[in-house]
Amino acid sequence: MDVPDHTLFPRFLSFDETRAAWGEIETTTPWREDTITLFGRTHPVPRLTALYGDPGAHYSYSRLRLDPLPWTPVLAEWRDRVSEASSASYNSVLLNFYRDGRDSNGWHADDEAELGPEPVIASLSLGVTRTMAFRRRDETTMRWKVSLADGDLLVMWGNSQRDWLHSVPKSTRVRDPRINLTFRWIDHSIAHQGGPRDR
Ligand SMILES: O=C(O)CCC(=O)C(=O)O
Ligand SMILES: [Mn+2]
Repeated sequence: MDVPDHTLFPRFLSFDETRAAWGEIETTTPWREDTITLFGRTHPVPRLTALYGDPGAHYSYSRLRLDPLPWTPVLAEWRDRVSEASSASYNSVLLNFYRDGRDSNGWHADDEAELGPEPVIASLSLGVTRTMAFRRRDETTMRWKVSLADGDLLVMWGNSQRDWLHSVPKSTRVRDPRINLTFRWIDHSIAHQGGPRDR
């Protein structure tokens, strides 16, 4: 099957671990409710976000700049475990909070110049199961989808950001919240070439 380069670790975190951390992450994270302007029109981002990471690991997408909050103990512990499992290093983690099935993440790739040409992006999911969809950049039909459940770790690598786009579609059936954490390595010494993208 034609799928993006990835490795899935089902139940990477135990139910007890995700349950213990959920309350703290949901209530202590200073969630951002951003708006983006596309083609002159302003829209709310259909989810809440936050960035944690090393000083200097700021991240910009859709003309938004996020400055990292300092690592919390639980995020630093998970970073180290994810790093070990995926044999890669991360200096930041982007949190997305999908309040229910009305929240979503539009088609995009994590292809900002500061992530480098073939980034390893490690995505850890907590809470309700959501579908993540993939399509090839040069096609309009979806090729592959994966259900990401509580505690699952999806590591994307190789061609996954260069040749593919991904999204988390809206779902009328989903009534519960989900938090997704994407661990990334951000390197601002890589010259900036890309422009703003839809998302
Ligand atoms: O929520 C997810 O599973 C994906 C998040 C994502 O693609 C991103 O933040 O770039
Ligand atoms: Mn992404």
